[in-house]
Amino acid sequence: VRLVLFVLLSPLLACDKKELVQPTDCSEISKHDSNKDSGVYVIYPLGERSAVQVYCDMKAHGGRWTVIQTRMDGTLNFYRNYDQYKLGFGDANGEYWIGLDNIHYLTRRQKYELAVDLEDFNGKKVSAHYASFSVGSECTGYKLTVTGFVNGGAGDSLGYSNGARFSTFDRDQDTTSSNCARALVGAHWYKSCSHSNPNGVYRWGNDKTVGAIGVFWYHWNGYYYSVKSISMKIRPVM
Ligand SMILES: [Ca+2]
Repeated sequence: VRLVLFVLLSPLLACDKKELVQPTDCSEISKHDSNKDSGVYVIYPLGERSAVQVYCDMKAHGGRWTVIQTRMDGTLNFYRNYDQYKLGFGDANGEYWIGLDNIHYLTRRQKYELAVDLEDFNGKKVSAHYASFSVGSECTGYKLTVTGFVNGGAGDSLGYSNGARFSTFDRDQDTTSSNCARALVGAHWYKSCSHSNPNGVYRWGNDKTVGAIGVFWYHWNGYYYSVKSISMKIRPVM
């Protein structure tokens, strides 16, 4: 009888154990084992069926960061439609966007902070920090809340977007009569339009020939300088 009971119970016990090791974000992975290296991990922003591969930055600014967006070499096209930005695209080993739904699931439950790490083509690195970062549901237009700027040398080029809804070329939710996503060839929390363009066209440094369409961070290098790399990362505020 004892053996039968064990056989019946063991799948349940196995499931219980499995649930415990499904981390919501990189911070939980780090909490479980603080010696984890930076790299690609699977997280579950919305329970067991929501597995998503992400890059965890366990080093910069104290680690525990879940990377939600990153550009580094221009190998991936970021001029994509609304559904792609909603669901995410790319590869956690390289350039990717984690998806607006995932960002919303992560940031709705607890308070998150944001760091934006930037590098130019001379190897100079700066950052911008925001003590509070959250993105609303699709019903709100994925409304951005980003406050509590702390300068890491980059300047505040995202603060202007506080309160903005997210726009893609096929879903204009900005505050102008024109289409910022088309004008800046990107997808972002545009108002009229933006001081930064993380999802713009990957270009190589300073280039004024076609206007402000690059991956720019205005308060660091102006509208016409497209950075070498950008990485937007979030973690829960402890
Ligand atoms: Ca518009």
